[in-house]
Amino acid sequence: MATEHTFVMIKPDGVARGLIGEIISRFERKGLNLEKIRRLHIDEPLALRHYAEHVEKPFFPELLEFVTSGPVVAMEWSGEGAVNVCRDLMGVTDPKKAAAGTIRGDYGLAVTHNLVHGSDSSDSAARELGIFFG
Ligand code: D4T
Repeated sequence: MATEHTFVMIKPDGVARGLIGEIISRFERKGLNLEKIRRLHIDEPLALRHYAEHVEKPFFPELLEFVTSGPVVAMEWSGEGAVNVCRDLMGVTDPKKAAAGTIRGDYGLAVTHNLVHGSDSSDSAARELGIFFG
């Protein structure tokens, strides 16, 4: 399998709870390479770009308020099959259903406050890396 690049973001809850190091360690220990990292506060226009596919969803107002509520850590990771490897390390979207041993399974309870975001495909990764590091 080819080397892939993917976008991962530690959301405001992960930063506020002091979990940056813990979350980064999991990706590092898996063998992925941290290519880029940046701490920033997402404003509304940036949130609308990043979450364009969710703007019409009923949960979007809550998601917008949350993701703009505090600083996030945006990262580019690379490695073999990095897109799916990162998603597997994160666990499924709803932390209540995420397996123990995953980031969401170990540290989360609420679907909005689910600690991390990871691109769901190589196309999404290219789009999201362009938004945050372009
Ligand atoms: P992200 O995009 O944050 O990595 O999440 P997922 O890829 O795992 O999940 P998603 O695109 O379906 O959802 C995007 C984002 O919206 C939040 N959300 C989701 C929410 O607040 N309420 C909901 O009911 C759902 C389905 C969580 C992640």
